[in-house]
Amino acid sequence: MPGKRKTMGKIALITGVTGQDGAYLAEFLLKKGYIVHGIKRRSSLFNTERIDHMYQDPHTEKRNFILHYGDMTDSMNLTKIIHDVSPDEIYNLAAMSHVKVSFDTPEYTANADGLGTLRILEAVRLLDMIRKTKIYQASSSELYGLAQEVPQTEKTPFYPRSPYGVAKLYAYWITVNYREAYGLHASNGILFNHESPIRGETFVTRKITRAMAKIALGMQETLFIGNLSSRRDWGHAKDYIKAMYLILQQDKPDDYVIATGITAEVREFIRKTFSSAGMDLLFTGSKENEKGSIVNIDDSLFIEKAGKEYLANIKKRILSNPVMVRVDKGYFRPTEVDQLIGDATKAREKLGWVPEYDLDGLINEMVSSDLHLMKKENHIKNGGFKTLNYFE
Ligand code: NDP
Ligand code: GDR
Repeated sequence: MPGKRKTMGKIALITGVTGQDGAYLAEFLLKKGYIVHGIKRRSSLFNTERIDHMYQDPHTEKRNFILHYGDMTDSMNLTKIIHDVSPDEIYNLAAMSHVKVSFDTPEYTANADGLGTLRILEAVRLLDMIRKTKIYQASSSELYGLAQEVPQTEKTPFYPRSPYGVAKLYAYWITVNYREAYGLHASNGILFNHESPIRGETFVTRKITRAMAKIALGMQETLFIGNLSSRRDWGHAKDYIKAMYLILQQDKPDDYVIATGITAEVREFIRKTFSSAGMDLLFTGSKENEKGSIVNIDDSLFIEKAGKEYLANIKKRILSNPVMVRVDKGYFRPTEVDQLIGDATKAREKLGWVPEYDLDGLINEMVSSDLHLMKKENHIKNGGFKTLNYFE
């Protein structure tokens, strides 16, 4: 891995810098001595919570973290930013990234996720920056969809199952085409699901860890969930952004699967989340009548994780109603991706990439973080102040 001296002063442009991966990647590249430019969308409320700790006032001299307003649907805006910034590396992470929502907004998803990638590639070509600028494209395991092979490798045929997956399929191939047609250093990272304490609240893992924290503290009754049987290969975003960086440090552009090689059911993720705070869940029933009930509490683990003051309340709650998890068909998808598991042998051999987190480590970190967050919310509410309510 190149040291700080080699990367000092390099310029990176990150689209989607306000997202989960963008925030971790910006922090990582700043530590390596990069000057990091990020594109953020205009919104009617602040949308920079994940990167606020890195913010530098525009009046500061010699900034190394600079934000630009932009949008993946606006070619002229993207071209101007790329022209002005003249980046050595572009990490194209911006996307409408929610698979279920892509069924509601298919055209917008195609525009932002599919054509958005073309806009970046074409800007680099038209600006005559092909020899200067390397491009990372955030491709996804959703390309495999109805998986044609287990586990999935760089050679597994694609079969996307959502407007999101289909838009990302275009983005994947247009990246390959610009590499082959114009010699652009453009690479795809085919990343499997990766999560963290700053994962968007409506993705299944964060929805689960937040709900468990609220249930433990008596702030929520039930976790309503969709398909419990789908399986995902979940890793930690902090490990995955390192792979993005490594991909762009290679002499030759190429495409890589980034995954842990271990798959688990949504049901298992829920069970592990509750048990990491001392609550044992048992699932009974089937399909939309399946339920998860607490059958045992490990008092000392619960006290260690949630706090002594919450134990009596959760015990009382279990006596009256132990069911904490119920299925809501509204979260089912018109076409589902049932099972994903990646084989990252190529990344391990060529990039030297190995993940540091396993599933238990990931869940523990997310659980601790969400319990901390919800306790803070509770204290603010108990102090008589209003907190923001976020609903899906
Ligand atoms: P997030 O949803 O957390 O972040 C997406 C980012 O894109 C946000 O900064 C968002 O801005 C921005 N964005 C959305 N639409 C536009 C637009 N039209 N113009 C400009 N910016 C836009 O995603 P992740 O960080 O989890 O993922 C990063 C990328 O990797 C995405 O492309 C995703 O599809 C892909 N991916 C993610 C995986 C994962 O498991 N996390 C796995 C494989 C691929 P705002 O904050 O304003 O919403
Ligand atoms: P995914 O992530 O679709 O894999 O896309 P998500 O966490 O949304 O779903 C994973 C699986 O869980 C099932 N599920 C639910 N999902 C959500 N969101 N909410 C629920 O209540 C629920 N109940 C069950 C889903 O049906 C699915 O099978 C993520 C995104 O980050 C993409 O941008 C990225 O490309 C892929 O991962 C790899």
